[in-house]
Amino acid sequence: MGQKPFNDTFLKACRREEVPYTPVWYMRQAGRYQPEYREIRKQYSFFEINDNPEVCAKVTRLPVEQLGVDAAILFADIMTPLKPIGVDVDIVPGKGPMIGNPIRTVADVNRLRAIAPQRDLPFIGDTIQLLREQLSVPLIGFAGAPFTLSSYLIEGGPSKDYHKTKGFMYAYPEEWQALMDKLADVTIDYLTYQIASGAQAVQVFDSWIGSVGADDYEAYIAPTMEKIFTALKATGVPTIYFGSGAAHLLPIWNHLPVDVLSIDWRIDIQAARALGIEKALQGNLDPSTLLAPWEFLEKKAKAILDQGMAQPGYIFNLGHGVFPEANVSQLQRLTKFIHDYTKK
Ligand code: 1CP
Repeated sequence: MGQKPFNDTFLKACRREEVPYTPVWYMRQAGRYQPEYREIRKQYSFFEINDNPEVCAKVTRLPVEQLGVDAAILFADIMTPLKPIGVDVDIVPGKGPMIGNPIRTVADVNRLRAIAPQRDLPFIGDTIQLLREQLSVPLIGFAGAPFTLSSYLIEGGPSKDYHKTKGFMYAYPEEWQALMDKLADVTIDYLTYQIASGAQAVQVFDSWIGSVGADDYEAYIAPTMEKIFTALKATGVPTIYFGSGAAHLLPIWNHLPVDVLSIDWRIDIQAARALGIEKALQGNLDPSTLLAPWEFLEKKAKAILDQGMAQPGYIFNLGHGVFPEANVSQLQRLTKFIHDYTKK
């Protein structure tokens, strides 16, 4: 721990610099597919892990040590900064985040407070500082994007269609903007605090943004994302924007002041580049392939790497998170393959 030379391959790829091999990490690389995580989870609730720097740092390090990935991602949830702003949120096993007091009216929007991260979330800063002493790979901080956060806040929990969320956006555009502004401030303050504490890159998860059409994204979402990434640019650390099913938004994302775009399997790396994307790209293996025989997985990974490696600024990842049924040995083999295949 800590003695190994620092591996900055991931940070170099974010900056589109030459790298000795393609760096890799996996969204949701810490979690229920790991027997060690499930063991720890028997003792603590999700937020008990999150609030305890020693345990949280241990869970964050687990995939780095087990899989050999080139970056760690802070163990937390996109819901973590919502508790202190007045959201009653619980993480329910097998379901996900459930909100006790969903947003229904403008009064509900108005009652959301701002955060003072140092005061409200001191354990996040403590965990990050601890991890920086322990890790020999970069630490990625993260937050949820306002649309994806508001989908939980308005629906009250996970959703498939986001009707209530988009219904609110169309019916109450001013209230929607007020909600976006509040959540943008939370995201900026929270990520700036993570960076000040030692996070070396940050990813903004907009998991459910693919449900919004391009015109509506321009009108209702893009100004908020522009504000967030403009504020983060001042910190100097690389920023990553992830969305699933969001290929139709790439031409708009290309104009945001963000460094890396994280894409899923619905668009090829080379097709994304053909759209004129000059930013670094991250992705885009379909996580379901983790359940396929190794030969199939290898073929898929090779095809992605051949496209990704064609120019600097590429990070291997899944197109969405690792899921509980995935297995550790398949991910270990995949990580080794990515390193071996791309070594120059
Ligand atoms: O290694 C890591 O990536 C772990 C840290 C992490 C991250 C980056 C967790 C822990 N959650 C997240 C982000 C997150 N949380 C996202 C964005 C990424 C994505 O789309 O997968 C989203 C949408 C959530 C919301 C959430 N929290 C869900 C999804 C629910 C849905 O709508 O389908 C779930 C299941 C959670 C709970 C959660 N968060 C993290 C873990 C390990 C878990 C499982 C909880 C448990 O142990 O009971």
